[in-house]
Amino acid sequence: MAKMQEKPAIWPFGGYISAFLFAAYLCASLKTGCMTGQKSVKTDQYQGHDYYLMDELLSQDHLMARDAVRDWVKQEVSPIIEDYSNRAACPTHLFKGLAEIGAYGPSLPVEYGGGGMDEIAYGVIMQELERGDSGIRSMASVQGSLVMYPIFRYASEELKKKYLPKLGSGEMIGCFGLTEPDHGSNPGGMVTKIVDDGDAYILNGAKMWITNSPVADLAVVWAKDEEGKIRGMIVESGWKGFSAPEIHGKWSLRASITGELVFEDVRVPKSHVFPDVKGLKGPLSCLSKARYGIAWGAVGAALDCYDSALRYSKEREQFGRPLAGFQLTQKKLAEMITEITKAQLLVWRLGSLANEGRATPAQISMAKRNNVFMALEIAREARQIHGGMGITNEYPIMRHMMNLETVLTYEGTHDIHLLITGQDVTGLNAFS
Ligand code: TGC
Ligand code: FAD
Repeated sequence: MAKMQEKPAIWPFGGYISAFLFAAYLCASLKTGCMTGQKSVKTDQYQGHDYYLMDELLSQDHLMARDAVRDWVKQEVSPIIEDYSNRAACPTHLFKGLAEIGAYGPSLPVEYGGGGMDEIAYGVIMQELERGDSGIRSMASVQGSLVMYPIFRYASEELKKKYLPKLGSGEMIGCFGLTEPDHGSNPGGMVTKIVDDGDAYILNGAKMWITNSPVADLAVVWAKDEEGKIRGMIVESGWKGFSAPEIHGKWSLRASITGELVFEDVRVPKSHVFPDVKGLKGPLSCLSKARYGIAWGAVGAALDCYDSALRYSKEREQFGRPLAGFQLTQKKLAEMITEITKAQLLVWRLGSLANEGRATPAQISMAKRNNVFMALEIAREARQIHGGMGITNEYPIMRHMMNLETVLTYEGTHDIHLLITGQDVTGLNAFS
């Protein structure tokens, strides 16, 4: 089994630097921001839930990062997210804020625009962001894991220096183009291609379902060369022949912007094509990084649904007593916290393996599949506990539930991840 990646660079003081930045950010926003009552908004009453005392397994750096992002989400995301989702609008102003809290590439080296923290810090940050909304976590995971990570890992030093600091600071936004209209689960069948033309390649083709593409300054694009080998490249959105029309009509991930990528004779300088990686393992290595973050993120969405259901069931009375006092409600709540706790243990162990460079793609697939499905089931149960109120945007449940339908599908569908586990344990490929 292939390893997730080489041992990540952990910068000795990176975590403290990031924690300091978080604290400075929070002080500033408390003075100037939404706490001053500029806008009437619902209070986000979320509290974390830690049934198995998992916090004892986290370092001070992890806890500071987690708490700072939680506070940021309460101040910047919760007050606006229902409105943006309702309007199917992307809160693009948050791209900069996400950079300020260190959400882009938390485990990439500081000198390359990352946070210099470890993989568990990356995980807890994704968890807190997705607790707010899966689309906000998407904004961060595409930028960090699918754009900065491949540039960090595969691009020339010159291009790393050119793009990574701007991506890390949110000055530039990136997207990741792998999926095509006719090649989703099977990206190896892609038809987007590059043809040699002297000092450049000519890129033609189309990508579909690309998070952030309509607002992106650049795309990391995967296309086949004349030998049929998959190559990765950085393509700037301003180049002639590049367009990125928005996809409308999504009932899921409505606060995240999604589009196509269309390439019509785009001239890509040869220096922009990653020199040393050929084949599907290039894009799949980036997906491992992003799927890992989603496995953590889904726990956040589940926690938010559980938290809301627990509170609602204690407050809402029927037949003269709180819903929480009925055995059937308790069964739902008890099963929810059991599944959340199992998922928390899974990602914590996965994070420990990732810190040692030992997390395999198949282990990551298992965690992504289990935790996203778990979160979706919890959203459904939480919706029932909220009764009719559960379908409104007074509560976050339906938004999470609709979002999780996408999360179940992107970065490899629920069934594709099952087949990856099946292949890993049997040694037999059941894909094709
Ligand atoms: P297969 O023969 O299995 O593998 C080809 C080569 O890749 C290697 N490999 C990996 N390397 C690194 N990381 C991984 N996770 C890897 N998985 C496989 C493998 O060892 C092999 O290497 P080599 O040296 O032998 O060439 O390839 P296959 O064609 O049979 O396909 C396997 C399959 C179906 C599992 C794969 O294609 C797959 O994962 N399909 C799902 C596609 C997918 O996940 N697309 C996601 C698009 S991006 C996205 O959704 C972003 S959402 C963003 C947001 O958060 O908003
Ligand atoms: P298909 O591949 O057509 O699958 C349809 C169904 O068939 C699924 O249930 C699948 O599990 C099943 N199936 C397929 N093959 C098999 C098999 N061999 N055996 C059994 N069942 C099978 N992609 C990017 O490249 N970049 C992005 O930024 C990005 N963002 C996205 C954002 C959103 C909102 C969405 C919805 C998608 C995004 N994607 C992105 C694309 C995403 O990765 C694909 O949708 C996903 O990989 C599935 O591909 P598909 O939709 O073509 O479904």
